[in-house]
Amino acid sequence: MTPAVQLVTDYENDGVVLVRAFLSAEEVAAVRAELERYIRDDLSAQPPDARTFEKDEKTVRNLWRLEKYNEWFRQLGERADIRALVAPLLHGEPVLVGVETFNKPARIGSGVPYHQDNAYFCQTPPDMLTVWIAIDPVTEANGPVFFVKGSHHAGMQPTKPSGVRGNSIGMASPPAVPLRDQFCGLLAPGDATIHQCETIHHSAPNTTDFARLGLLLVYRGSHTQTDPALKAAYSTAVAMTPPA
Ligand SMILES: O=C(O)CCC(=O)C(=O)O
Repeated sequence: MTPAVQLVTDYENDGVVLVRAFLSAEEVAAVRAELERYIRDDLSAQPPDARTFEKDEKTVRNLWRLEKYNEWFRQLGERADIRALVAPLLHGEPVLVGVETFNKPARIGSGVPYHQDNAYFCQTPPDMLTVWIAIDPVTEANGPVFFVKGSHHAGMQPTKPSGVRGNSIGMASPPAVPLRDQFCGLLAPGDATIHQCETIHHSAPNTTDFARLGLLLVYRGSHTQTDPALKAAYSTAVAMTPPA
């Protein structure tokens, strides 16, 4: 099998794949520089739905909607080579629907409860995915993302509002698969994971002295539609802990 065909096969089977050196060291440095500039110069003038802060109310936990608020990141998400890579995984024409960050800052970075992204995206068929790109090293200690391989095959599981700012909806109960049997996304800067929107995943708080910044590119196939039942559950949860 060619690497491209292997990627599609692994993605279909496991619901998550690892891509080493998705971005070069120069590209990672450019992402970091633009994020720092945006946070320093632009963020305070953007609407509240542009970010979620950690509990200290000043350190960024997430940036949201960068494809809308930042032209540089919109162009990154629209790159032809990235669109070509994800198109076969989406079974259709990619539509960029989100560019966001999970900053997981040193010492205070909060955890992410068990969830399936389609509880947020609410799309049917679930031809939607996230490219999660490491900007910092992701280690076992600083809150890597754990994925339950193959969990997307079982479809959407019951949800409940989580009360977590930035991750308002989670699973009603955690999966039975123990942590040691889950796939841990240990990444060097520039490496990426790509996960399907119904693959169960979560991450722990970051209590280390090392930040764990991830940049996320979210795409759907142009043929997907909003599922009203998923949307109703999400609307209830996000109203409790906006904006995401
Ligand atoms: O970065 C994290 O810790 C969680 C990321 C996540 O939930 C996602 O990629 O959907």
